[in-house]
Amino acid sequence: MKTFYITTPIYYVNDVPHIGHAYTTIAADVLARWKRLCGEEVFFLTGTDEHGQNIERIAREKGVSEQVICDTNSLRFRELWKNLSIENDDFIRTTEERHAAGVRVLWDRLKTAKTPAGNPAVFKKKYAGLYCPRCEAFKTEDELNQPGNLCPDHGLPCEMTEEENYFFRLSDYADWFRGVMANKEMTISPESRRNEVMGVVQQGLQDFSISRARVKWGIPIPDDPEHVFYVWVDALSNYITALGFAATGEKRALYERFWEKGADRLHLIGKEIIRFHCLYWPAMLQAAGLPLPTRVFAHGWWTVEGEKMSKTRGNVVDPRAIVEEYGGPGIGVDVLRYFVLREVPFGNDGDFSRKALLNRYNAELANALGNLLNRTLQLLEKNNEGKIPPPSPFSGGTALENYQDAMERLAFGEALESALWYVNEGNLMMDREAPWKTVKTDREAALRTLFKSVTLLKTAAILLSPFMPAVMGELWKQLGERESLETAGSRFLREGVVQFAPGQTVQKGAPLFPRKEVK
Ligand code: ME8
Repeated sequence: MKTFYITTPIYYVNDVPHIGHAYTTIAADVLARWKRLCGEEVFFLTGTDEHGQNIERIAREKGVSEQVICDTNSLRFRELWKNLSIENDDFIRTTEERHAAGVRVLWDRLKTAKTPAGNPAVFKKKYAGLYCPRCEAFKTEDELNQPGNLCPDHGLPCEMTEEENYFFRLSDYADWFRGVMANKEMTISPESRRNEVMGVVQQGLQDFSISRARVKWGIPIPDDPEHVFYVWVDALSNYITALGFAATGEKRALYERFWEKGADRLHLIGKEIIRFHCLYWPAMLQAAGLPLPTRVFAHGWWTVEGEKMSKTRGNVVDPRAIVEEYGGPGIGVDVLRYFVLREVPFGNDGDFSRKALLNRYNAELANALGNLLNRTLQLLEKNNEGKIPPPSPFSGGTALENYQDAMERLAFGEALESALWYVNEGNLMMDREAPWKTVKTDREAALRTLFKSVTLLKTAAILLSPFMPAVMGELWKQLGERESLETAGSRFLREGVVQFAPGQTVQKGAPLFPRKEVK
């Protein structure tokens, strides 16, 4: 059985979850559901990134412990995912002991590792520079190219700071990395992001710091407890610590199955953290003698009504608000899941606008899909006691192949277009063949049309189910299906044909997507 491991970034708990976080997690969930439907064994991981100076500051401001901040905010993410029909297999928190244990094992390997050039991979160095406590990072003079040494991201003055840190010797990894790209041990998508990473390598790789002495809220470095691990060692390692990297015996089984033994290992991330996932993380894994991820995919960023989303602008989109606007649990969730992956080609930046959402809802979900189901079931109930007519063969075109190919490339928008082909085809056919008229003169012909229509609907339901699991489950019931969508869907993907049970009777229910008024 093929194995597939998919991860999202672990989200910082200094922020509340918004549409951007939901985007990545929904995309990962759609892919996980699709791969399960294809019969693969899937492990889907998400979680929260909980250490660092920002958490210390927030805890101080609020007068509570760091752990309380982490527990409260981590739970917000966990609950949101549950409400958005996310079926992750695990949820890792960097404050968990299983994570700290994994980081220590990784450290044991790193501290004695040699780079491809034969130098120690980890070394200690005194470092002085301008430091932004919000970014928790030193800034180069180029980045602070403005009076007062203000951080371009936070607008706060950076402080001259001197510190002795551990460093990872990334500067020794350029040739090795070019080799990895050449032999495709790991791929970076989309192409534009791959080029961006190659550009960084071309400019010269800088060693990066992996510890902090001023921060207490972190995992102490075993042999040097004055230091804690800095974010990128602490955070990136979640992808293996969650699988039981540090465990022994049976508890290590997931690690062996999903990381060591040839699984497809895909990190789904936003474009701003590509350097860490494509350069830092693979280099650390190589130093530790561990396999690399097989794929990194970086998607684009959402703006909101044309503006950058930010707390200060007050335009942060809360996914729960969208869910409520479109009908609450079930339907509202599915509309959100559908829209974010339909509106913008995955990989590009996009703009979140209420108007675009409303237009797509009405045009594609209410008018196209909802309407086809509605009229097909109505005609069957009126003219055939709701029974699915006898099969009549017809060609399904190339939409299924296009869909499968698009999903493999994470081209969710294209995949949805292929799924909608069945719906549009159905509506065109109904208009053309007008079974409500032909039924008066040629009942057989009318039933053939309706058979084709339910077949198109059933196929569309299967292909749309990773995106809209709740509403497609409802459509499925209205088609009178007895088998689960998952079982029937998997068989359809293996055999390529849609079948109905003898005597199967449709069950028309409430409209799937009630039309919404345009204000
Ligand atoms: O970076 N549009 O966590 P984070 C699209 N803890 N996606 C967005 C987005 C937007 N406007 N805003 C956020 C971190 N995202 C680190 C990661 S991983 C080992 C450590 C999504 O809470 C996108 O996936 O800042 C981005 O990469 C992620 O949230 C950043 O989340």
